Amino acid sequence: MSSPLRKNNNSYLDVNPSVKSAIDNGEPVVALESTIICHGMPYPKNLETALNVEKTVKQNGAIPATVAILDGRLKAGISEDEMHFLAKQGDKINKVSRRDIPLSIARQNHGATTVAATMIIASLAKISFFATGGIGGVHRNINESLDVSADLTELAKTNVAVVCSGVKSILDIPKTMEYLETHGVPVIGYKTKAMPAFYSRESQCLVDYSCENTRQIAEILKIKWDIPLMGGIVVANPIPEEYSIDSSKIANVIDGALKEMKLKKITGKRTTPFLLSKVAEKTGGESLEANIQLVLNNARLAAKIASDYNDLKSAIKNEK
Ligand code: PSU
Ligand code: MN
Repeated sequence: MSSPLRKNNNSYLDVNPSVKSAIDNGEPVVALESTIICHGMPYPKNLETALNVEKTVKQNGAIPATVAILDGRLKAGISEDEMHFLAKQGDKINKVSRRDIPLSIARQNHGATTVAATMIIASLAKISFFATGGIGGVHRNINESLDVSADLTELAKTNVAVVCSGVKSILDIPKTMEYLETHGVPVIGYKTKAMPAFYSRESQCLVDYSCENTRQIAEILKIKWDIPLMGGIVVANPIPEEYSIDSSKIANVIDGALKEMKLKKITGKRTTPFLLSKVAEKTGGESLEANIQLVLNNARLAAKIASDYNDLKSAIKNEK
């Protein structure tokens, strides 16, 4: 196998032709992550969902770009065959966050990208919008583990807006909010004043700001990046009411999963996938369906924000 070393950073990146032409023509593009495919949902629901999420982005006027690493190449936009491959391989594919990117390239490995790694690759490909389910955060056992997801530090420095349904209550939501504040990451609730808690529409925490329409969110982003203040924002979009699960129903399951994690001495990057799979196992189909529906809902919203942002940009250009 020849050396993967290249002369400059762009040579490590493959932008899918449909994505490239959209970017060149100023059309809206929405990035999607692949850890959720390989480590977040079981086969074949993961495949079905990944395909439906791409379809939903298209139906809402934007071009989807599912991000992954294949044979050490950073991919902004993968084919349907590649999506089948990742979905089937599941957790045999390495979970890749910021730390793991150089090694994945050097070893010409495949990688399922987390929120942090997806933001990095999206930003290299000039994609500014990204939809997912939940972001990583500050873990509940922070005092012992110092476990803070690299998603949070990425949001502080990489210019990508992440539309999600908050963070799962496997994490410490108040501490996650504090951490984002320290790092200057705005958290905007979409039609909500409460920070959503993934399966449920509300947590005990308030969001910093609430917006009633996508145009307002697009304006805030345009201003942030015009200044420029580096880094992303979190758009927190509550799960649709009809799919939400009562938080007390999930609380016991999470407590049990945290105890089991301690007993099994699970640490580091295995923590999040372990907790996610325990919640899925104990709550069965209900939580999986909720997860699927909230991701689709976030894909819709991200496509709309991306379209409004591009409209805003061209309106300002035409004024001049
Ligand atoms: N939270 C979820 N579902 C997920 C993840 C988080 O509800 O699939 C995944 C995302 O890819 C996120 C990653 O970026 O887990 C965070 O992992 P860690 O805590 O190791 O940074
Ligand atoms: Mn961690």
